[in-house]
Amino acid sequence: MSADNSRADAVTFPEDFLWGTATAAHQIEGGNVNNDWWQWEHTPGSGCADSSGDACDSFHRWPEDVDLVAGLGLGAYRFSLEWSRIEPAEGEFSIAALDHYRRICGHCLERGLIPVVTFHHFTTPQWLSARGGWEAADAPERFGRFVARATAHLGDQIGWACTINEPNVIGVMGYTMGEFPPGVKDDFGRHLAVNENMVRAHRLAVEALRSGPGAFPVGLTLSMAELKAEEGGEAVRDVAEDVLENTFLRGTEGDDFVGVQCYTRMHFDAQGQAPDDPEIPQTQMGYENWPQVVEYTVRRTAAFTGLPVVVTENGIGTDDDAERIVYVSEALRGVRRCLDDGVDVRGYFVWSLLDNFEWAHGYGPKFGLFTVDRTTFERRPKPSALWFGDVAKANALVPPRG
Ligand code: GCO
Repeated sequence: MSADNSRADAVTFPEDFLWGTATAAHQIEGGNVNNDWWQWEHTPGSGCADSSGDACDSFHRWPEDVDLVAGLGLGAYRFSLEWSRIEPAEGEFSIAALDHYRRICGHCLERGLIPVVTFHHFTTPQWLSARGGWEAADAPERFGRFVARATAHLGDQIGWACTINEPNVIGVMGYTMGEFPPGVKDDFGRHLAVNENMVRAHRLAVEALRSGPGAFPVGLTLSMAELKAEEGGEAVRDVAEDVLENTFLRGTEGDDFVGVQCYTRMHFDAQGQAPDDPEIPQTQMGYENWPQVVEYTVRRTAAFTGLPVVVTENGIGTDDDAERIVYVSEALRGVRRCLDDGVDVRGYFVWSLLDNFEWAHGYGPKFGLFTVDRTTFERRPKPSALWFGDVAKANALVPPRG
């Protein structure tokens, strides 16, 4: 299937629509050795395919990364702060690390990019994970204090603030699936307790962000999917939706936006999660190639919360870059249909700027608009990067070049 964006029904977007791309500290910086993921990657039996190692060496090459985003003609760059760099030991804050992220914000602003700053993207400092991580009773307060300290240093440079990236994934992957640290399997009670702490942490972070310098929209970014009930699976699907998503959507009350991060569709029957549809191709992540999820989750989130929505992550793990263009084109057509029906969608961010460390999957899945040579760290644009930049500059779906 090719991306036929030359079709007559020109798909255009609102004047101030935010076009961006996203990354995360641990997935691109390299040398993040003081957090729970570094330990997890080096834990025998964790199932991690790779160590994050040097990642994309973005801790040093971040000016080049920001210039790549600006060079495409995008309007925003979403990146995350590494808590374990900023607070390497409990209560000990690094000015040098805070200055590092302040320089990134400043360079974004110099290049005409809105810095979209995520304060927690899956990784937690070892000093906290050593005493229970997100199960620790004071974890929300510790996170709130970190956010307050970082906001004091960065607030005047922040464009949008995302408190916690996919707080729902921390609980399900770390305490039910066992594929993320701390690797607990099927402990629903601990999973629910972590969910509660994550919601409280988000609320404290919102308070901290609004109490500091700067004035910018604040919200969380939630991993969402189209959860489909097969015959007899309705009740199971409803429970899954409530535990995985609605718990957190309820926690966004009073926020300025909700970041929707979505990739695929999941099926449920009376026994639990059901197999994917064999008719639908799978991506490198082993789930359905389902761009329709964007329209589904944007509509659901807007209706549930009444808040503006930003698609803060969407994309596809594939070596077939033409497929990436098709996927993003279909996703954007869904955003346009939402806008046509008056849904308040403010922007769309491709995950990701760079091929990077895909957590337990390692460096296999390729989500980037740019390839990264794992030895020289050279970045090279894929056709999808040039195309997405053309879409942003035209503020409309345009055909791929060539
Ligand atoms: C997530 C994270 C990203 C992933 C991306 C692709 O949603 O898991 O926000 O870190 O890399 O979603 O899976």
